[in-house]
Amino acid sequence: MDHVATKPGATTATASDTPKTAAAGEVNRQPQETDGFQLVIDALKLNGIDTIFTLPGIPITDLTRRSQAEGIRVLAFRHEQNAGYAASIAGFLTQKPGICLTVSAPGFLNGLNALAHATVNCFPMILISGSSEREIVDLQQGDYEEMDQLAIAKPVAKAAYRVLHADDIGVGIARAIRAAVSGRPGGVYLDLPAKLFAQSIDVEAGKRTLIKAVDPAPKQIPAPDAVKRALDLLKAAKRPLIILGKGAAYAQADADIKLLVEKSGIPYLPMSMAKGLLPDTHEQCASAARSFVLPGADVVMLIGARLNWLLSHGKGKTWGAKTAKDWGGQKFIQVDISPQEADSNVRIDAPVVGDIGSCVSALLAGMNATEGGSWAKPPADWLSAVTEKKQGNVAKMAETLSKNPTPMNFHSALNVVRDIIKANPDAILVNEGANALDFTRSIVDMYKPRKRIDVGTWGIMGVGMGYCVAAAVTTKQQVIAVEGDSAFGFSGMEVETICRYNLPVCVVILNNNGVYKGTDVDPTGRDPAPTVFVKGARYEKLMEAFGGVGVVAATPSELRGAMEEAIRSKKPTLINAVIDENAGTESGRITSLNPAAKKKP
Ligand code: ADP
Ligand code: TPW
Repeated sequence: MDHVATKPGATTATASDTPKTAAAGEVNRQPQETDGFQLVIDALKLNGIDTIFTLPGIPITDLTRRSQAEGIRVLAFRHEQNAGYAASIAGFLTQKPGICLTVSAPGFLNGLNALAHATVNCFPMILISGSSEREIVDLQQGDYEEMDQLAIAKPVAKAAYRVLHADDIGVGIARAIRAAVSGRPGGVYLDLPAKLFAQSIDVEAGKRTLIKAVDPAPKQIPAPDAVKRALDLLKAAKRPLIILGKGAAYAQADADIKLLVEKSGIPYLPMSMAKGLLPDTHEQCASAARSFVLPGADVVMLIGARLNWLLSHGKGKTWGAKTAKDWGGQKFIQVDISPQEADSNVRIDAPVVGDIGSCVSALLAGMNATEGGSWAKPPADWLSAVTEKKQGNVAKMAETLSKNPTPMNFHSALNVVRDIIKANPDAILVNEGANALDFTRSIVDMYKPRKRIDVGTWGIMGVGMGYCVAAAVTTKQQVIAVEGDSAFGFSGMEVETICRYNLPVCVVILNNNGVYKGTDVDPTGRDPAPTVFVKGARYEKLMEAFGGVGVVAATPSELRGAMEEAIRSKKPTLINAVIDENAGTESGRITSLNPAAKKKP
């Protein structure tokens, strides 16, 4: 096929171009042409992509304009990293790949962090970046924003592709979508050189090249013997435990997961982003007895959760072993779509490989077939021990939450957030920081699936405002972000984006004047300590600068009033919740990973 690369200055047909009106009696023989820009838009729309997260510039500015003109929601950010995080979480929330569109080299690199984040967290996302001329890039002749982007993206992407010819755009987009959502989801890079956009081809020929991906995330049915092996292990358990991870939340198999947990009668622990899959107030929820159930359990069923650092690699003292290297003796069942995940850290006795929806329904069917459907609940002594531990810890927490210290601290502020989420269970909670993260996770109960989105597998700072935009746009729900003051700074400029699109986002900054806390000093007396910020910073003014509502809240009642008003008005709101600068610990709950802090008494 002929590829007509447009020469500088040559005009290219666009979708809006109509054939020139033929003069009377004259036959219009001019073939209708389409171009690379249009084919990208057509291919995305054909595959149900309705939103693009972007920051325009050469060579993608027209792609953003024309996508918007064609009805795609185009959300433009102030920094590509935030657009990328937005795309990644849109993928998690919708099961469709979130699209982040950037310019070449620097824009691409700004988006790359989010691409890696998507891959690490198993979120489907496609980073589409414009790139410079291949011939010049490959000879390293110094093109505008020259960079071999494909090579750089590969190590952090689940897959990476480049399209050189307009008639391959359909294949390129279909491959990118399949790679992002099939199997274990992840981040995909799609390289679109500038020249591609201007290539023109015949409209009809162009149409024939487009592909609508059929069943891009096919079901993966687990093997019956794997299901039986898992159920046999579970049935014999004396102290079973279920751990739900964000893969379970992603899978949108909510009703069956609830059925499985309830029919089994087994205590369960939700990982951070799996909170709310069943309400955190559920009687089987063992979150408040975490440090009891992990070492105590004899059989653990992981559903969409990896035994990575967040679960202490399935071994060591957390799991009741004598040393950090030792195995606690638990047997593991792991339900996961990735056949390579099992045995990554400790032995998995019963891997169940398949998509969570299919696996959970197969497990349920197996339980129903067992003993005439009367699946025996776990031994009563285990259940009562878990309940006792849990009740003790819940009572202790209630006592702490009932205090009203001056100045406000994490607990008294988060007690308010806890009530607000209880009253607004459909709201999406975005959460980042160290203490701001750990305390929110343990204090604020979630009631519905996929309502809590946070720093994820890397414990990354900077997802906050990008997540807020994506959550508000894709779910149309109220968004509440609980942010450490350091965490907020990574994406703070996107409050302009929140105001520009007038999104119902209420940002609460738990402001303790620094990273972790605001009390460090430079021993030489020269500079502020590296962890310390300007004291008494007025973050709320940033929101006011763009027309949103800014509030300072120094007490729980001020915080409550401001949050209630934000939810009532749906206006972009930033609440600067001033808390004790002594509040918090270094690194929050992961002090053990911090060698310097560990040495401190
Ligand atoms: P958490 O951080 O909540 O513990 P992880 O991100 O470690 O969760 O684990 C998520 C797991 O879920 C990954 O191993 C991934 O392969 C798996 N997963 C994601 N989506 C699905 C799905 N639809 N079906 C089965 N497993 C899935
Ligand atoms: C991209 C390291 C982990 S937590 C944190 C940093 C800088 C900020 C903690 O302070 P904050 O919260 O937000 O004020 P709080 O409640 O404890 O006061 N860069 C990236 N990611 C990470 N995780 C870091 C740095 C870090």
